Amino acid sequence: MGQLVPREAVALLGQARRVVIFTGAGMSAESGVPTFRDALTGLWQRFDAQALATSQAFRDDPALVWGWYEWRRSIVGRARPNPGHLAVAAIEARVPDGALVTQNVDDLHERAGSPAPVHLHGSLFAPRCVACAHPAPVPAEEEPAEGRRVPPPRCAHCSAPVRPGVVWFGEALPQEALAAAVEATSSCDLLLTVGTSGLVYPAAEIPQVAARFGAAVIQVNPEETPLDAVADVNLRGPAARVLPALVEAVWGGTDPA
Ligand code: BJW
Ligand code: ZN
Repeated sequence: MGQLVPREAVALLGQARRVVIFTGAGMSAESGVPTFRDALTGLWQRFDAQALATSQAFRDDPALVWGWYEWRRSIVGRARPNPGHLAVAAIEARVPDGALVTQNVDDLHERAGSPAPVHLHGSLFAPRCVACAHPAPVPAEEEPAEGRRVPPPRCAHCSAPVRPGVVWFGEALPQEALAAAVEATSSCDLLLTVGTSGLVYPAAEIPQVAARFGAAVIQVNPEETPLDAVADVNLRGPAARVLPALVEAVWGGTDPA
């Protein structure tokens, strides 16, 4: 554990009063949810995630894109929060103030007990009409159907196709979520960035904003990322091991405070 958590990280978290935790797909990797850049495994391998996560792809081939999201939703439905998610909820319960900002479209933070994660990129569980934006019911869960095209349901109000409630490339982030994230970030004294490649904007600016406003930045990631440059401490390892070790080192465990 000493190796996983240097003293500097323990001191920063132990003394922080306002902590923002900023998470990406690596947070859920050890729950068995592929990261965004690994999301096209198996039968999906011949596609490009960055091309599929666009409104153009949905217009061109709605059944292909809807099928990809249904497959991913079924994986998330079967996944369980990992010790990293539990550690995040434990940190939130222990620090005086803060926020959890996630780029993830899964619901594993909520299921781990985090009270109000801010979802910058939407959710797999909030489908809506592509035309009138009316919320649509989440379809009943089926067996994961890798590589299967699934025609999207139709809107009950206007019959247009229903789309996943996520933020695709070229789309604006939900205004309220982005404002809440920036507001929390610009007044925190510690930002913990976990499991993100730091490649996708404007979300990748969050750790940079924190640093610009004088907060310390701790990064948890097994790999180097562009965020290494803004991080005061880089904890190289999987979130499901590093975060529980960090909580243990600061407070002696992840049991409810
Ligand atoms: C582990 C681990 C373990 C593994 N433990 N870690 C400025 C500069 C350049 C480009 C742009 C710019 N501003 C905007 C753009 C364009 C674009 C963009 O950023 N492009 C870049 C690719 C260059 N951005 C946009 O288009 C955004 N919209 C926008 O700017 O709109 C402008 C506008 C304004 C007003 C009106 C209209 C428009 C929207 C971006 C939306 C991104 N959406 C996605 C898809 C969501 C749905 C889905 O999931 O399908 O969100 S893309 C994808 O990337 C997803 C993720 O949330 C996001 C970030 O990915 P993340 O989480 O970092 O995952 P990975 O896979 O990249 O990395 C995983 C990491 O985990 C790795 O580092 C591993 O090492 C690590 N890891 N195991 C810890 N066990
Ligand atoms: Zn509609």
